[in-house]
Amino acid sequence: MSHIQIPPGLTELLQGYTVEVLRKQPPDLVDFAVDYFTRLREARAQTSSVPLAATTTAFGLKTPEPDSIPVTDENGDTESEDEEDLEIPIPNRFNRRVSVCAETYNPDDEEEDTDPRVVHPKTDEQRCRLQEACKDILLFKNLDQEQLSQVLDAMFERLVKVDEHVIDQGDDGDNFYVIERGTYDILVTKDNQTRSVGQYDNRGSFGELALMYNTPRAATIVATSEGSLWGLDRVTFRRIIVKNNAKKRRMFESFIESVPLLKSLEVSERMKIVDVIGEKSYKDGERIIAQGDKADSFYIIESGEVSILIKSKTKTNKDAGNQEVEIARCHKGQYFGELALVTNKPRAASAYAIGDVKCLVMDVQAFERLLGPCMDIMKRNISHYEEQLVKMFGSNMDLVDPGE
Ligand code: 1OR
Ligand code: 1OR
Repeated sequence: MSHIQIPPGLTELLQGYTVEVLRKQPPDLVDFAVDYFTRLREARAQTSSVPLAATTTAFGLKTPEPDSIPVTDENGDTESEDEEDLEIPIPNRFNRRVSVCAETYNPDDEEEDTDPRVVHPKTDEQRCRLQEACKDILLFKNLDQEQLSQVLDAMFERLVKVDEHVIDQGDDGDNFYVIERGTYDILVTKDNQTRSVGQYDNRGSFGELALMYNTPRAATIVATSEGSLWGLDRVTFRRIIVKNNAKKRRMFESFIESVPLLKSLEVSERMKIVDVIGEKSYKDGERIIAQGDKADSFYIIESGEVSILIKSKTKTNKDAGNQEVEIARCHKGQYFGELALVTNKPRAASAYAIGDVKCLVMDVQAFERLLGPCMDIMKRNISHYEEQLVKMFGSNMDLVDPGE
């Protein structure tokens, strides 16, 4: 059988072209190809004299990682629509460890970012699954469309087996992970003792801390089932998410300082909350929390009003069924959704937006990690819930079990 050798660089070259076609959806593929490859040659001529087929980085474009995809255009202008970007995909290798500390990054730097972009080509089916997995990721909530699309382009799929360590405490940070499916244990070793401090159950994300603060991994993450994750490399994470955090700090700093619950925290502790918080908007009447649901987030009202309703049956009229009764109203600066996280039970009540509402949302892991100092205040308020209920409705009321 004859053996046909694939010239080095060919696969990447064609992949790059294909990705651009999928991104730009040009009307004429041949015209687009002429344009694309002409620009590619010009870019190479400007930046390097290395032959095109020699290596995947032959264009002389700066690459932060050997397995990333460089992008440039003639002006280093990534915004312009008619000045097409050139993207040259390079197959990724999962699990790659990179050394921390190589790059310094000032998130407040407003200078135009000319860094090459990372793109991992995906099938339509993968892209759909990725979008679904990322739709509730809090760290992505304040990104604009272009930033989000760069993040999604850069993400790559990683399948994991039972007992696989996705992250080991103490390691350098390489990737941030979004969970598509699977369950994972969070283990923390302290004074030679390892204990489980939480779980992820088919949703959420982890691995942001080492990348945000240039610290060793703070916990070990072990898969307790087979699973699938979407990884985001540290360079893209820092370029987009960390930079966006500087903006978030400016946007939310004064509001967070005004939240009574958080008054006892140090400024640096409040800023860490801003770093991991996501802003969510709700329309009038929209349900924010459903009684009986499993809980994984905590809410602070940034604007608008939230009504807390509870399902009830009166003792005299059991047939009234699951009628919802309003038990509280929460306003700007107040919080809700703490009860289920503190008691580890399903949501005790439902929460609805009254008018347009914006909330700052934190996941349960950040809640436990960052709000320890506020726990006494929350527990004190929880102890008033029962009293208030009796005052409001007397003893003529049974609460429907949240599970019902
Ligand atoms: P990382 O980059 O440090 C480990 O890698 C990840 O575990 C970490 O980012 C978080 O995303 C995630 N303390 C520290 N990290 C945690 C915790 C956690 N939970 C999840 N991660 N605590 C547990 C809170 C439920 C506090 C333990 C004392
Ligand atoms: P969650 O996580 O259980 C529903 O989700 C949230 O409604 C709950 O946390 C509290 O933040 C909020 N009882 C129970 N939940 C209440 C109550 C409440 N008020 C606010 N929430 N009350 C007594 C009824 C048992 C308060 C009466 C004023």
